[in-house]
Amino acid sequence: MAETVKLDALVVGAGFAGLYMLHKLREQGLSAQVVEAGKGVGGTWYWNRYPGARCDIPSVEYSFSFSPELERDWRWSERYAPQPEILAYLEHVADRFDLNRNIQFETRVTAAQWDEAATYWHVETDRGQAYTAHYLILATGALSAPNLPDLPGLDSFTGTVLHTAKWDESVDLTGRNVALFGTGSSGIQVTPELAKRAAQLTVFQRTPNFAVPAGNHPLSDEYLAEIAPQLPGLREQARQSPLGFFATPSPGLAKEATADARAQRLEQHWAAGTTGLLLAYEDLLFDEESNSHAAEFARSKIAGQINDPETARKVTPQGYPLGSRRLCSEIGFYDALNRDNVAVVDVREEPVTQITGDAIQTSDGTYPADVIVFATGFDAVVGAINAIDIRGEGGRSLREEWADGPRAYLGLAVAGFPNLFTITGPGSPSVLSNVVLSIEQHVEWIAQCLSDLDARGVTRLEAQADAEQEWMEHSDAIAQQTLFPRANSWYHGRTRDGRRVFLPYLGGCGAYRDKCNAVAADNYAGFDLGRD
Ligand code: FAD
Ligand code: N01
Repeated sequence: MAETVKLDALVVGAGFAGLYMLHKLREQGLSAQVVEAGKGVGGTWYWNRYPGARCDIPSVEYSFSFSPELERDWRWSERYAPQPEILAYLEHVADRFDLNRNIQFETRVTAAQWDEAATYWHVETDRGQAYTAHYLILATGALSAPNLPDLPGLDSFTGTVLHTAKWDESVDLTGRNVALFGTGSSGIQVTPELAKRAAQLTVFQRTPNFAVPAGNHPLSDEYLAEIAPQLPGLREQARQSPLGFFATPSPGLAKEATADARAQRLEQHWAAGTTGLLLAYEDLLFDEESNSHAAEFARSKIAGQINDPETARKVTPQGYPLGSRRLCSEIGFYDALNRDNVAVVDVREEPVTQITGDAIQTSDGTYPADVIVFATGFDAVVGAINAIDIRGEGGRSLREEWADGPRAYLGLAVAGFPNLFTITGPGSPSVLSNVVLSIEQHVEWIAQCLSDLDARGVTRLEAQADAEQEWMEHSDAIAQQTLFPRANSWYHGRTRDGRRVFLPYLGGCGAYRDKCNAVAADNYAGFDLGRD
């Protein structure tokens, strides 16, 4: 058994969040270590290697802002960089800031127990390596615990099973019969690539999503030279904005515009990618009538791209507001559905009854399959945290407590679990923002917090249960003022008694940042601080 390593801070995960957290901790002179399940850095961009994977927030925004030199030296090739380029960027960040020497790869954190007497976390891994750390920081990712559906007979399938978030690049799909499950952002990105390679692609769809044209294009030297001096100002504007984007909502209410003016405005915003259409008016995520105009516009655009009326009917979303489920970004998805080798099966009309050795049987037919691709998403926000057996004060289990509803004060800390931080946890803007911007804000707040505690001789910090509950109620009240609760989506978690809990904070990145800063300035109001 390896000797227990003693640290000031242990960080779990080496994606955007874990890398920057490690850098900040080391800068502050703390002994810190990252533990990462993957063989390399990158997190999302290490695991999601499916063809077609790319970001849908422009890369000049979806990247670190903390180092002007890094920003100056890295050149993004396209408006939305593909996965290999984002992975190369994060590998570059790790090399540039010499981070790899403090990352333990291919190691999964399995358990963590708080030792009240010693004021440290005792952390266990699947490699037998154990750590004690004064602070435990979960940079485990909001979208890193993949969902595999429990389909009847899946165990008897003799072909290859892939998940978009655990992609195996060695599998050759050329000339194979491929069955794809899921038409969220991942399914929509991978479909055209599968269609090009497969003999036959059958897309098993449950809920149709709205997808807008990505509007991707190469970035010219002229554009990059022009935007470089503007970046600090644009980044600051994004920090104070609702969603953390450079673009902000166009003024006006959709329902008050004339039909002609509205059609013209929506047309202009249609091809502007996922950060475009929802910003066409300021009330699209709040007002049902306004939203219905934009949704109808999007439906007609979608149907207009598909030749077969029956396929168009199946993939045209109905019954929930535009944007209340993650708006998807597409490059060739609807075109791919027009190909002769692609078919769509709506599993709500035609459920899967059995998977056999080499086929998918539904209530209406049999579809041969050599490869099943699951683009079935994630146990979002809480899945990777719940996978660790975390025991706080008096042995209380975080997983057990979150089964009654995930909760965290400011999305950053949990009552009963001292000296533990969650980056992009429940109750923070996280997945409903430019996530890199939100990660930077969390990392910088945590780093400042640890420095302040040290300066004040504080060794123990714990969220107060009242403050936490008030925050979650506030977060929920804001969500209820929007159209998000009108849809079933992964933005909602479920309690053990089936109640829905809206997970991200919708009060806006700027307002959220101000609140976190005010808490810190008020001697960490809402936290109990303890000294040895
Ligand atoms: P991750 O990148 O998920 O990293 C977490 C790491 O923790 C993983 O490497 C995982 O292996 C590790 N880990 C987890 N549990 C353990 C454990 N117990 N032990 C050891 N290691 C563990 N967001 C946007 O804002 N814009 C986009 O355009 C965008 N595109 C996306 C595209 C895809 C395909 C996906 C899946 C997500 C996308 N996201 C996007 C969200 C994306 O997850 C975040 O932007 C960001 O990359 C998250 O970084 P992170 O460091 O918080 O988590
Ligand atoms: O996952 P999802 P994702 N049979 O949960 C379906 C980010 N991201 O990986 O909606 C058939 O959205 C499920 O159906 P339903 C982004 O934040 C960004 O695609 O539950 N289908 C749904 O269609 C995104 O939102 C990009 O009815 C089944 C799909 O699987 C988040 O990651 C790219 C099923 C899952 O969709 C997650 O996206 C990729 C079953 N049994 C990801 N079970 C960019 O473009 C589930 N489904 C930047």
